[in-house]
Amino acid sequence: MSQAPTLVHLSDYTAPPYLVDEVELEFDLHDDHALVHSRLSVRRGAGVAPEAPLVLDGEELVLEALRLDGAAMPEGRYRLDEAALTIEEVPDRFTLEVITRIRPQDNTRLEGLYRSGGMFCTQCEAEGFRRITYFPDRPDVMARYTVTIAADRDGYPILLSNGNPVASGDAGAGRHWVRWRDPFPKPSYLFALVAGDLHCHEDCHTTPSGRDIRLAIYTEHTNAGRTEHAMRSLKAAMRWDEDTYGLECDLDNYLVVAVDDFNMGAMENKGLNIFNTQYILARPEIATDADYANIEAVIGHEYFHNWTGNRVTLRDWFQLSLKEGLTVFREQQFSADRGSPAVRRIQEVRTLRAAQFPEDASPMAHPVRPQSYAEINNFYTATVYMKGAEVIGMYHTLLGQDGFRRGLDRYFQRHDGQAVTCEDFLAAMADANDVDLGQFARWYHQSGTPVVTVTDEFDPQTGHLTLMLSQHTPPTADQPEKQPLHIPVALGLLDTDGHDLPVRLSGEDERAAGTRVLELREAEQRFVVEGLSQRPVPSLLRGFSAPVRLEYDYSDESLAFLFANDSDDFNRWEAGQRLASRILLRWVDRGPEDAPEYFLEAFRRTLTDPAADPALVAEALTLPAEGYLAEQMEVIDVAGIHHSREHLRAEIGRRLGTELRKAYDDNRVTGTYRPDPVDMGRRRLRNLALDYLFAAGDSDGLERCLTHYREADNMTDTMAALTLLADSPMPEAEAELEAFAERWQADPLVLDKWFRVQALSRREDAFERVRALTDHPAFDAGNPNRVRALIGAFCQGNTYHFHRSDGSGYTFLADWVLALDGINPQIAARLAKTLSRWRRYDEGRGTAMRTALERIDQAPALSKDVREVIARSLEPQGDKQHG
Ligand code: B3K
Ligand code: ZN
Repeated sequence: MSQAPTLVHLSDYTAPPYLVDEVELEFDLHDDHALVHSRLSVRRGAGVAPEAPLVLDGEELVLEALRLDGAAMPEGRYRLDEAALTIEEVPDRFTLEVITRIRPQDNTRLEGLYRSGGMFCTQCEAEGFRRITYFPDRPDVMARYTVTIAADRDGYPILLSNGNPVASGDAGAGRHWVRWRDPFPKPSYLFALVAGDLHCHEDCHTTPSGRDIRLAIYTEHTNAGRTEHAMRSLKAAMRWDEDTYGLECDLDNYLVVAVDDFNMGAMENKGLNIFNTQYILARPEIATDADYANIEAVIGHEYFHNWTGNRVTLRDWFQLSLKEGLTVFREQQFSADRGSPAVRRIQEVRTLRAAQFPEDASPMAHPVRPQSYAEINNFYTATVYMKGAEVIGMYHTLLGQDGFRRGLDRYFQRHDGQAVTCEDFLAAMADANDVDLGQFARWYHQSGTPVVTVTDEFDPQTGHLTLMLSQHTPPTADQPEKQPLHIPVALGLLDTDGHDLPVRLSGEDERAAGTRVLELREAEQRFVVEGLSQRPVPSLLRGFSAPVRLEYDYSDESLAFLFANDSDDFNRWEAGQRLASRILLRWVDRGPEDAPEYFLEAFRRTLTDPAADPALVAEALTLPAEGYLAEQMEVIDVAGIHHSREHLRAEIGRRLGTELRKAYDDNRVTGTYRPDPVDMGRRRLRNLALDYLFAAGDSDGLERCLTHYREADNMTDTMAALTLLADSPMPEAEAELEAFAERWQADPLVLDKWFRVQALSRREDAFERVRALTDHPAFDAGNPNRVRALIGAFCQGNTYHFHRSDGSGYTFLADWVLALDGINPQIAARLAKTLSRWRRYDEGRGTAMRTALERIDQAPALSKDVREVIARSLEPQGDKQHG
């Protein structure tokens, strides 16, 4: 076994002994190296002992010079190891000059300064700055930066950093330089630099206080003309934050650069966001509706970070959700306001269940605020982001939009310009609203998905409905003991006509019909609703008011009733999902049967409801994902789930053919492509109808699919058909796939889609094709998007084929984790997490997965990233110490 990685603990936090007020950086960029000259104004923190050594983080740097207050430091006065530069004795205040030499062209980890295509760019969050120069690389050291960049003028006409350009000039020998000054103190993780030959799309935004902000989106020249949607989204996000939270952009220049090689979606560097091209570039012929929506959301997300993350930043990395959960929540509010709130909510919950619930049930389980980590990059997780956003959403549910706004105002009044903690946020919310959120704080400390169980009793004599709510959080890998949480449970009661009743608790005055929020705080708690003349049907956890599993013994009839009538769109959808899950899980047990009539009838009614919103119909008629079904099983039966779901899909296609064909015809969208909620909803429903018709398995399905493909005039329709063609072994389908690759060979993002549909294919030979595609000339293990499109999509998205019973999927994954670890540890570690769930499968698969983990573990040199994932995955469960 390889050595267990060293952990960093939240409880060990201490304030930084030395602070940096000013940073002057000079970058001398060359094709085969870069020289970084840094000048730091350093002072000892108040109350820190004078003998405290100065420790600067630094990795893979060549130190070329070191001067303290202008004097070169003799060798004996400092120590260098592979992670730090230590100077034992320093004055109270001093200037430290450091020159480091780095090799951006060899940086395949994509952390620090690296090359992507023809440009230089940076990624410093979380700990990338230490790969550029020696520095106290932690978020609670905030400094003002002045950055000078020099490079070849022809190769790199555009030189960018944070803040404002303040000077520029000729550097001789065909080189030039530009100097940038960022007026806002910031942590090193928000530093950014870009150099390249870039196209610039410019615009302007005027804030309510009358300031003009220059907006610019930079891309490679080949992508000119593909940034309109991103720019529109940026302006919409700026307006939204002004209108909703009274927050204005504080910069004169807001710059966005799109790069091909990027580990994540995007990065909120102060005034200079760097984006994965995937979240910038769009034209109807290259981007799908989902791409358009994601671009808007990610542009919004990074922009919103300017306040939640940048102006108020993190004390330490354990607080990551303080900025991420909050910013995801703000992004979700923005997206809901721009489109259909119910559709967005359904999609959020679907993602939460697909990614976060499984994480809680795995050895990687951790609270929204983790207690310890070996590699912080492993904690940019669904829990920190999505569950973190749900926690913020619960403040919002408990306090209302006005109360939430008051709390956020208080947070900014108190903490603008500071590096703070989740407690500070909670305190601002509580104080501004004069409420006690002491118990609510447990959401930050406690991992695991709570189960809320509801039972009820109706007394026709008194007209009282007694609801018994209980909560229980099963133990997780990291925490055996759990305590009751403060859980908002939004509740509605429906009468027999399907109308909402007033939910009036004992001792309360009359109230209007509709949803109300019950606050569950105890392990068991009773609520009595009065004034009912008949037994109502409860609609529980409306809008998914808390990230929990809800258990209530619904009859099939009640679910069908809610599916038809609930005024809460989310819960209508949820009732349909429960119905379908029930049938599918029964089939997994006993083998597929004919689909029950009541179920098909409910589907038929939804499909033919003339008043329904096509987007919501499409959501309602989408079957629960294989992963979601898997989560509901004690031991995951991969094949049983797949076959049952495929069986139901085909049944729907066969039995509802007439209605599906009509929906297909009625929802054709004509005219210019518009990524608005109405057209997107229609395309979604039409493409779903196509999916079912294709699944029916007759020749009409394939014909229709080919016609759809050939007639498509936008990427949404194209991909809907191509996804199905990729499932088909018919020669016509194969020919179209080949032609697609030919046509789009120069467009990396479109080619990613081509890799992805094949990785997700239902074809029996899907795995063999994926293996062959790893040898395709366009496959590039150095490009994270490409790796995710092929290897990630197959191992994480094609559950059925990946979990082949012979275990070859696991061998494939382990091989790739090992290969990628030498290139890009972050990407390798993400992939390795797939194996961490080995205990959830049957013995044969579980053992094969563990063997794959052990093989990775035995590799001679593993990154900290992968080592942590493997160590946690193999750690025995149930007997751990917690700190
Ligand atoms: N803050 C970045 C994530 C950086 C990832 C570092 N491994 C993106 C975001 O959440 O906005
Ligand atoms: Zn973020």
